[in-house]
Amino acid sequence: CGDGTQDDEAGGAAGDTIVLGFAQVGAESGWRTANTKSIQDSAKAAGIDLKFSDAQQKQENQIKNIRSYITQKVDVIAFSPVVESGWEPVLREAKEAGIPVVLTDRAIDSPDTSLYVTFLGSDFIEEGKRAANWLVQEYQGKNETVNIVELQGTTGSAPAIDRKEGFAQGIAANPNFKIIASQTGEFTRAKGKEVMQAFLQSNPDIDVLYAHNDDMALGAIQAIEEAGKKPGVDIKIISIDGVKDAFQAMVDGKINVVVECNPLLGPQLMDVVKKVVAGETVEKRILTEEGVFTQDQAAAALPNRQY
Ligand code: GZL
Repeated sequence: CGDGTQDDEAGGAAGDTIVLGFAQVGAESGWRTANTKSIQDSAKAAGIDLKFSDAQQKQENQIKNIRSYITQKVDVIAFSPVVESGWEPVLREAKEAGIPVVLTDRAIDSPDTSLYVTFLGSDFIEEGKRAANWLVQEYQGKNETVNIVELQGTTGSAPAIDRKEGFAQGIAANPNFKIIASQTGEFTRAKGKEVMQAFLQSNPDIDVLYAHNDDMALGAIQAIEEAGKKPGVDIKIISIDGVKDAFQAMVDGKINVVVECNPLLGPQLMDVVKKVVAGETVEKRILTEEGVFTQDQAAAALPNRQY
């Protein structure tokens, strides 16, 4: 009510504990589980009071959760937008309520960049290009047609849109590379397996699977083996994220290359939250550091993987 009395603030009894409302996408993948743990552990370590919600991958739930943080008058709202569009109304409400918003992991397509303080996350187009680059190297000097099937992430999500775009850009120069089928596997193992089964039934000679995340690749491996083919050999597999199970699959020769997408954004997020509350400026785009891992590097890297 703006009279400045203590009980109007959401910042806890003493008024100096920062309250962060985080609206998470869901729990669809190993990557998401690690991302959630990083945020929860980092909030605790930073002495930040975290209000956390899981939207089960539904935008209407995320919007509802953000609205509830506005009502609670939290100090900062952060979220990973499940899809790129449809956020202006609720983010305008946050702006009118004077609550700063931080985007993590995924971006939104709104041209109004005043609706958020910063976007902290990976460059998904670069990840798609890195996936394509491995394929270009793998088929260097060969002149055969390469039939590729693609398991896309959640329809309308920034990672699905940009990983598809980056990969297409990366293979464009070589006409031998043909994407013969491309469909969403919703970032989950179950759907990834189901769609790969359909790909295998309608395409007898698949050479490569490009999966937008490890969980779909791991589901597809089950479908490939049930079809009597050898994943990583008969059908080469390129995946993105870098969860432990994908590294194990590389050790087992079933995935050929993993493009890392770092979920451990918690510490950076808490630093940003503290800066925002302190009124310090924060750069509009904060990029996460990540690499590429091939089969020959997997065994050595696996023990050190944190997620
Ligand atoms: C990428 C993240 C994606 C992961 C998937 O930053 O949004 O969502 O690649 C997760 O595993 O489901």
